Amino acid sequence: MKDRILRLQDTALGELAALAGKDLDAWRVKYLGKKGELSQALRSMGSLSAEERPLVGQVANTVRAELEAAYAIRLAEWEVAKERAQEAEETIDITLPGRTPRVGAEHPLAKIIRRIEDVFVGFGFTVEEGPEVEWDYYNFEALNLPKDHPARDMQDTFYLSEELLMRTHTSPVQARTMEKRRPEWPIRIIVPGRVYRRDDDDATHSHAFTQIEGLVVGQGVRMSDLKGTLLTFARVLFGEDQEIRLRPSFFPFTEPSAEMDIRCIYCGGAGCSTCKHTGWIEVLGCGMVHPRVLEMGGYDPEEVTGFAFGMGVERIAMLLYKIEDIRQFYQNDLRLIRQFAAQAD
Ligand code: 2NL
Repeated sequence: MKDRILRLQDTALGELAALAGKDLDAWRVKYLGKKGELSQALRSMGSLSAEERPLVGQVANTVRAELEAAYAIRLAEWEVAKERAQEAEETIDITLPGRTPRVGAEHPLAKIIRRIEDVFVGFGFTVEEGPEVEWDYYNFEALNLPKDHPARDMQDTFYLSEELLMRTHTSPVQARTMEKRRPEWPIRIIVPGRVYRRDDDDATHSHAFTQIEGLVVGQGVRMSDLKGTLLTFARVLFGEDQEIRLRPSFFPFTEPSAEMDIRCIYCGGAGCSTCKHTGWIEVLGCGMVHPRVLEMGGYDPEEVTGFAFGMGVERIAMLLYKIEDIRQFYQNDLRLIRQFAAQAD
């Protein structure tokens, strides 16, 4: 009986050494299970004498313990080997050539906005932004454009309701800033953003375009401050010898008002098709803030004065980058964007 158990142990251990995976479990059932070979051997102990029985029982228990220990070790060995094999399979081949990452490029409009912001930030301005969906009050009323004012015709837009519209300029952000900061001054802000007009799209018009406006409010701000600021701006953007001229104009929110022209950057003033043989190119509108606009913003026009200006970003980008159709800015054609990716500012 005892020999039978010891032989069983030899056989079992011999088989176990080469097993892996599901075979391990089958081995456990075969030798250590309730109906396994060891249990069966013990069940036939009834035929043994009283002296032999405890001896054989002891041997059987030792063999069970050894088989269980051997099983645990083999199982652990197999699991480690399995993990190693997986890791070996996952090895990265570092001799493969790398994939060049695709680098994006700044949109030409974004580039121009950043350049213009940088110039004015250098003058001590801060950048402000505001909502594209705007109240009639901030877009028109607060800018001296009461309901039924004829100048509203030029700035017809998309209406969401009687009082809510798509802003026609970024001026409402300035109106909001005055309201928020009053009675504090000086105000020196630059406001970029998308604006909307009821317009038929063609090579030079778009129902949605990008504007940058600026506003300065403070004590003793004069027309010469406007002129000096805008001349310096033109020289940073277009070159240190750039000439400007101011032509009288009209805006409901400024008085006096002017258009600023720059000396044609293509022909130097000799006359070409871009400047329509005038030698000058219009780049922005400006003026001294209308006293009514200051009042609406909560300021006393007897105490402070201000100047403001506004420009179309597309127009400037078209000039600087020689882009001939405004619609090219909105078509997401990577060939356009890539052209200005590597170009130095
Ligand atoms: C243009 C002309 C202009 C302003 C915008 C302005 C804003 C406030 C007060 C007074 Cl809050 N003025 N903005 C002034 C003159 C001209 O824009 O041609 N824009 C594309």
